[in-house]
Amino acid sequence: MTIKKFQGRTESEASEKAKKELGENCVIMNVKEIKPKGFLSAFKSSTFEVTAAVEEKEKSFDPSTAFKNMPKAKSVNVVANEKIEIPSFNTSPVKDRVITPAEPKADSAISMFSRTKEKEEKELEQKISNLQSRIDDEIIKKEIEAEDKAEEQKSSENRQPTKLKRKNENFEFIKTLYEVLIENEVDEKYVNQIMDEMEKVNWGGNNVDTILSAVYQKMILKFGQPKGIDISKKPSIVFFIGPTGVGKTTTIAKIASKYKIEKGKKVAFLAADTYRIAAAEQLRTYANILDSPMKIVYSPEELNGAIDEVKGYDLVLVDTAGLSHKNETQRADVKNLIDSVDEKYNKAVYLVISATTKYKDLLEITDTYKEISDYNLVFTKLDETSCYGNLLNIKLHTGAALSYVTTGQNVPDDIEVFDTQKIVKQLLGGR
Ligand SMILES: Nc1nc2c(ncn2[C@@H]2O[C@H](COP(=O)(O)OP(=O)(O)OP(=O)(O)O)[C@@H](O)[C@H]2O)c(=O)[nH]1
Ligand SMILES: [Mg+2]
Repeated sequence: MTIKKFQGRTESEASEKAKKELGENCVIMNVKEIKPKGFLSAFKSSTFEVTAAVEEKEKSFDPSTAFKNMPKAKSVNVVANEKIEIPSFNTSPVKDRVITPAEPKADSAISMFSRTKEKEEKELEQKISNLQSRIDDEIIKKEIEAEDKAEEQKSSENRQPTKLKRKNENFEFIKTLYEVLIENEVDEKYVNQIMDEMEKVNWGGNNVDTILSAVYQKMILKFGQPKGIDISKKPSIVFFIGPTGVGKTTTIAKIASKYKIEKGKKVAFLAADTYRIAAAEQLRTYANILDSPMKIVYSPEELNGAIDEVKGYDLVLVDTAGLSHKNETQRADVKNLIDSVDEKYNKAVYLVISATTKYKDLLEITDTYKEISDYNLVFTKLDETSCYGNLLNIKLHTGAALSYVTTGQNVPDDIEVFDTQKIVKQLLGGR
């Protein structure tokens, strides 16, 4: 009996091969599907191995075919547990013999050859298997790495929307701050300045509270340190200048009351407003109430003499005529008056302006008064407006220090030292 294996892409192809070689009468003994192994196996399809057998018939000897059909040693296909077909070397007309490894006696050299081959095959198989498992390990490692990488990327993509979300929230918040400041009539150029500085605070990465406190601090810094009246060196001569009707005389009365009644200081009044009799009378009324001296100064030349009369006082408050900043003569008079103060005296000038005055006018007014003297700023009538933007605008425009704000007609209550934090909170929409 001859038993041989035939391979084909399909079962029938393998069977066809068997029939072609062994004849139509061959018997298909076994069909084995050989699944591809290893790397890229997923992309390969199975092959089929058919084991076919045929009964030998007596053949007449044909030397030519005997040698022709003899396989070369190298091409002997040896599988350990399979029968081996050995072609005959004899020239005598004997049939090919079939032996199995279970018949070692039949041909011991061949049997040894078979065992050696078997060993080599096993070693080779082992090597292939080792190699395969190393390749598999490598593939698995690569796959795990790729999965890790994908996971990492996914989680960073997941984090991205949070960052983006926060950035959007912060952007909305900054936008709201911007709108609130504009609503409070802070000059757009200063609002933009603040927002520009905010970008350096990394508003994309911080939360809303951090941003708010950064804006708050920036605005506090912009307002600077308030500067009240300094009476450390007496007498302190303090001029109140400003447009008509803004509240100069009333503010003087409020300050005088604070120093005299609350702080127990000696306060005197000088009236330099000689344009109107009523103006001097108004100041005298307050002086009488406070039981403080009050003198009228009719010219700059009289000023130092008048101061000299009250030189023992802590504070000498000088009321001036309200003037139109467009009136050059009046401006010159005020300037002469202020400049005439003897250098030995401690002198300060406070420009009184109303928070209700239009921004554009305030710019002109404050510019004009700069020509007269350096000054500190008093804002009056905060009770008559809800927009405090001009306080910041004028502070930044003039660079002058803020000092007091007044909030009503009541003397002496409606006055406060400028409270920067309170004003900034109000500018940021707080109440
Ligand atoms: N609502 C409000 N009214 C104020 C405030 N301060 C002053 N006034 C009022 O403003 C008006 C003018 O005040 P004055 O103190 O006479 O103003 P002035 O700057 O001295 O005026 P002239 O001397 O005429 O230039 C008065 O009716 C005051 O009661 C304030 O803070 N709020
Ligand atoms: Mg007045």
